[in-house]
Amino acid sequence: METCRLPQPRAHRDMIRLQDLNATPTQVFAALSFDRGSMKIRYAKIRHSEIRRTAFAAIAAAFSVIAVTLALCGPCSAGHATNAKPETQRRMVIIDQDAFGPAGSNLQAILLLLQASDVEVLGITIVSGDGWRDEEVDHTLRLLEIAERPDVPVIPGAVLPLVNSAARTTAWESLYGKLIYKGAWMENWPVQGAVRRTPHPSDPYLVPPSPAGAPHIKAAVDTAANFLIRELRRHPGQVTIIAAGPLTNLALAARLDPEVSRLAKELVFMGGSFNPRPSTNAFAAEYANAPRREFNMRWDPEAASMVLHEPWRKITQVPIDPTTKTLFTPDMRKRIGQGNAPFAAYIDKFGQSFPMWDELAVAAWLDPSIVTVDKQLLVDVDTSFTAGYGDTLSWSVGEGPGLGERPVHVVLDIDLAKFEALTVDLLSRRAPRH
Ligand SMILES: [Ca+2]
Repeated sequence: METCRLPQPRAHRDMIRLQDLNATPTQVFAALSFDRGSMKIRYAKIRHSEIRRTAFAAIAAAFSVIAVTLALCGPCSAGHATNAKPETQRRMVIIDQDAFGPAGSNLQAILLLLQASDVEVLGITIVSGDGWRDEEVDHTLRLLEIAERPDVPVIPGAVLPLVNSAARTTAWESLYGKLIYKGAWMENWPVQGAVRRTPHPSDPYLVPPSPAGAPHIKAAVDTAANFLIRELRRHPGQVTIIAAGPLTNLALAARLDPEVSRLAKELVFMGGSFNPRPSTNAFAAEYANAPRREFNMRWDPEAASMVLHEPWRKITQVPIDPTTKTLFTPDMRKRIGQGNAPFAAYIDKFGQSFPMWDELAVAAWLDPSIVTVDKQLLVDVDTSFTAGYGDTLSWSVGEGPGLGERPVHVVLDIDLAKFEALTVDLLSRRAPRH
């Protein structure tokens, strides 16, 4: 807890300026207002002449009122004291992403949020997963330039998982069989119709030239966990976290500041798998024989389990299940490519026919009416170094092991036509300027 402090420097400036104003005490008093949200003294234009000392007297009286008010309200939390920005009508969000690109589900999910007129993207925090962090930062910065949104901060996060490693992955595969997808640790890309640069599984800091070009803007000199903590404390109860990659950054933030999850409005995450229905594309190979395995959770199972035990006010999970019937089709790519958004040519050139994993997580938050089937479950991730390492665990509410697992709002099915229409519509617009 931290005691509220009077805005002394600001008040001092105001007093000096009021010395030059001419007003009656009544007029000075009427001009002063005390804004509880910003803790600032404001004054309006004062028109009539009066001696200087009456202005000082009025200000002294105003400070007396403030002092009494503060005494009554007592000590304020640090979060309240730093909540200096005026509240916005737009929904505030931070997207935590393994932003491997160019284009593809990771970056198109970011674009959906940037395009939504009722959303304010506070920042994009980056985590290794599909690719390595630094290469993903590069892709994200370039995307923001192309989308004409260089104002949005990009904050680098975790390079590696908390416990999992390349060596542990190799050891696991020798015991339990090959993983079909390993993200940044892939030695060769799976055959999924995608054209991608050569993997570099053993060099997390290599940033190959992107076919979309090199960015000119820079990432923030900060770390994702610190950024998350600072923004959640600055806007308590107002910020949604949409996590569409491994949950390492959120786990680090939660361990640095155990209050941070409680300060978020909601956590929405893409990850986990329950009982996905078969799809006919190559991506079905991932879950055909391992229906509870999903990459975001499998990359960093310990982080995922930690985050799922945090006291979030609300958790919404978009697992593999509702994504198996989605696909970013050539027709959608063409329609967006012919649209009015500044990134139309970028999508037309680099769009890939992937399931729309991360776009769906964003869309389910933007417009929950696309969700047709959902369920409340207790959810965790298997952290035992067994065949089930990283698999999704779940129980009906009231039937869990009682280790602090949280109820999770699990999205199981969606209105596909509505989701596709929302995606194409948002990505075809010229976005509003914020
Ligand atoms: Ca992702």
